[in-house]
Amino acid sequence: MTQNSRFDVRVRLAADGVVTLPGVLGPDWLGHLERALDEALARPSPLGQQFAGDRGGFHSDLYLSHAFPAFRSFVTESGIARAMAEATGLSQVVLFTDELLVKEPRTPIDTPWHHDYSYWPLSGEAVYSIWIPLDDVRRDTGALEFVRGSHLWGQAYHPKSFDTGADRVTHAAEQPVPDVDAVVDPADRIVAECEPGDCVLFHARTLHRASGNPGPGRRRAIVLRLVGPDVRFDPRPHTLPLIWAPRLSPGEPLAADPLFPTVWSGVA
Ligand SMILES: O=C(O)CCC(=O)C(=O)O
Repeated sequence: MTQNSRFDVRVRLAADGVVTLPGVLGPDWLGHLERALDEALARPSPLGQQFAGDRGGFHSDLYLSHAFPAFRSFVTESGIARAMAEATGLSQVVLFTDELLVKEPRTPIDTPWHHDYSYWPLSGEAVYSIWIPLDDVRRDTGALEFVRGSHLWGQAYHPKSFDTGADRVTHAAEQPVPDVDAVVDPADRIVAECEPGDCVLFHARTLHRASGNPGPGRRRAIVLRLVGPDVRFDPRPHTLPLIWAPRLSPGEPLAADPLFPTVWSGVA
């Protein structure tokens, strides 16, 4: 990224809570990820899930880098963590988890409107995802859609089940996700259509969804959950399980436990 485009990306990310980074990955890393994904789908972890029931296939799994060296080498060697640091200005990037989210052909399951922050045992501001599609994604084939600027609304929302679209938990400190169709100006809805090699970087408080994948092709995505040095371990009873319990006390920085490796540090 040039100095000017880096500045432009940071301004857009800060204002919108999402930015598409075009052409971050070349064919070699995309091929590497495709092979790694096949390996992970064949050998799911105890946290692996299938959300779509008998309506196709919507697979998810987490902590891929801890089980598969090919994912670890992707995170540390492909330049993806540096790209994230350049886009955010962070001086240290820690991997909270990496996941796969695959919608098989003819899986008409929308991913419901939600934001990620309330799913995770974290506090702090620099909490981001970088979503990496391995297939062309359009508005109706599983592209992500965002509500511009919703990371700045100062709200925490009940986490949704990806299976049913219902609230997973209704913790009193959180609000129901608003009815986006009713309250958001269509001009403030951003559909992040991508081709393989592009990545979508978004803040954990930005509301987002994805369409189902009713067509004949797969919609394969890997997503890295990356955090900055201000982020602390904040276990709460209703957050998602981790693959193993970190030896961290509440309030400690994530990087103090090997579950959360530092994948980049420096001045981007
Ligand atoms: O890939 C999807 O369908 C949803 C992705 C998502 O919600 C996320 O990565 O936070």
